[in-house]
Amino acid sequence: MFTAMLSKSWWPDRIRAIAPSHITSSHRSDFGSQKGLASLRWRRFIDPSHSYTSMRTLSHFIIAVLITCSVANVRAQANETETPTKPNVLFIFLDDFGWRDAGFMGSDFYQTPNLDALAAKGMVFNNAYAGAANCAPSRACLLSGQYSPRHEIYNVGTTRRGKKQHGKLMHVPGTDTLRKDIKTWAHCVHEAGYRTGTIGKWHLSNDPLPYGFDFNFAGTHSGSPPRGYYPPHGNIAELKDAPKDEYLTNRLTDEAIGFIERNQQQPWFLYLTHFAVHTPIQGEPELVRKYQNLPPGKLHQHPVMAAMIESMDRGVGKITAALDRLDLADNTIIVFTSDNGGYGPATSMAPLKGYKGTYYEGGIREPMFVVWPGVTKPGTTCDWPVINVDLLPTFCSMTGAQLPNQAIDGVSLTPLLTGQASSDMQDRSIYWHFPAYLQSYARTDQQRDPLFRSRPCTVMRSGKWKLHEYFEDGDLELYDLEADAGEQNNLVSTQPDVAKRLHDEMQAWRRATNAPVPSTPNPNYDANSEAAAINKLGRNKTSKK
Ligand SMILES: [Ca+2]
Repeated sequence: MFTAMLSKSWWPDRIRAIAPSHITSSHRSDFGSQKGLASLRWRRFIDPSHSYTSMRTLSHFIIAVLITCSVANVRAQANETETPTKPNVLFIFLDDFGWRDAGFMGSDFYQTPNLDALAAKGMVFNNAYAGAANCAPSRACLLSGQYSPRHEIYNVGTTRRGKKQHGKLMHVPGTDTLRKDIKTWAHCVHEAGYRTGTIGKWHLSNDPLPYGFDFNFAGTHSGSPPRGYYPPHGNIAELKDAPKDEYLTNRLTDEAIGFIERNQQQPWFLYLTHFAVHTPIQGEPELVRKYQNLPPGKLHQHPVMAAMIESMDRGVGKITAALDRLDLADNTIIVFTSDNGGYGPATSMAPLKGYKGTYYEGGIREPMFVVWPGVTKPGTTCDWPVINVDLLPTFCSMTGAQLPNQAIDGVSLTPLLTGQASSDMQDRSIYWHFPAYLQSYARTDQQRDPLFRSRPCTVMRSGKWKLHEYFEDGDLELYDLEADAGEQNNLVSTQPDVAKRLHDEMQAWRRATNAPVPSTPNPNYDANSEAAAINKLGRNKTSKK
């Protein structure tokens, strides 16, 4: 896997020129073993004979890596006489917020001045990914630091999605509850002395408290506000007495400020996991009216989605104002991202193809930034592919917490954020495994076939390459994301060597993670019914557009 990345053209010229030339295939035997991988990474840095021809080459490499990611370490050498203060962490996590859905990501209609101002204070990741294309599996990856075959949450719910006559295979149901033997970053951070809180959507069990949180507000197994963004809020105990005109996003903002105020004298970690901007698409009336009276953008036009986003963004502004008022801003790390791509009928990720539920880029690539005062240089960007399983080791690193004694698929982003080079992120491939079905939301031009957003598949990204494998027919799709971010030109037939190399890697990864590949025929499958349904939608499912 290392040679795969190191010799290829996506490397900027300056890096490619000095990239290690003799990483041997023997290193591949380390693949699949976390201990082996960690050991290999360490050897490559401390022992030039292993990976680099000289220390001079190593230092050039590090310099080039620094330039690539526009990173600079602005923190002076730590003053050893200073009492170290644990930084607070505010993790703002949105639901179904798409890759272009903020001003700093190029929206031409949604207004997010507070997010934009924060993004400018930190590092924006241009190739950040969710762990899955829909809610529960992505969140399970996020909390556990593990890919889906390890926690076995593959979909929202465990029942078949879409018409049972329209899929060739039995899906792998997996589970809908995060196993309690899996440690989350909340466990780790809590053990490191932090007060931990979750406010908003949880979705991984009935109660988040056994998963490392001291405080829960409104987190249940439900994946959306049961009756919408205004009361009544079903069985959410904390919201039983919500005033009838209280907009849920605003209430979660106020609860977040309350948590910060109550815990300001100790280190805290707040997981602010908004229901916004998940369906139902429902905004505050005066904000909806505002956007109805504005000219629509070319990319985005939906006034209610715009209103939902503005409510969230105003909340971000209130929280950052509270951090300033409490004199906590300089000691609070802010991490922002979302769980999967935007809801196709209401927003667009263009030029990316796909939306929530598809494994094209629009379904999994996310806006993401990190503000780490005094550590991460403001106004920086990083193009390296990162994925939400990286946040468990990152949060442990930020807070001084111990890593849990379990398989960890992510790597810490702290070296990128502090400006200390690490080649981990280029060297590795990242993966998604979805052995299930997701029915269409009727954006047939944005998905592989008209009936499903996704059929059973594994997908990987390695440098500039992205490989999809769909299990019903064994179809492969290979894209060069550097030249074709919209995944329009399948290169399987013109780049067979690349496709084979990546497919070999993908199979090795599935073996290493015990990923189940569906193979049992679906006894309810009816090819005629499927063809008729596709015909009715006027498209051919084999179209690879
Ligand atoms: Ca979601």
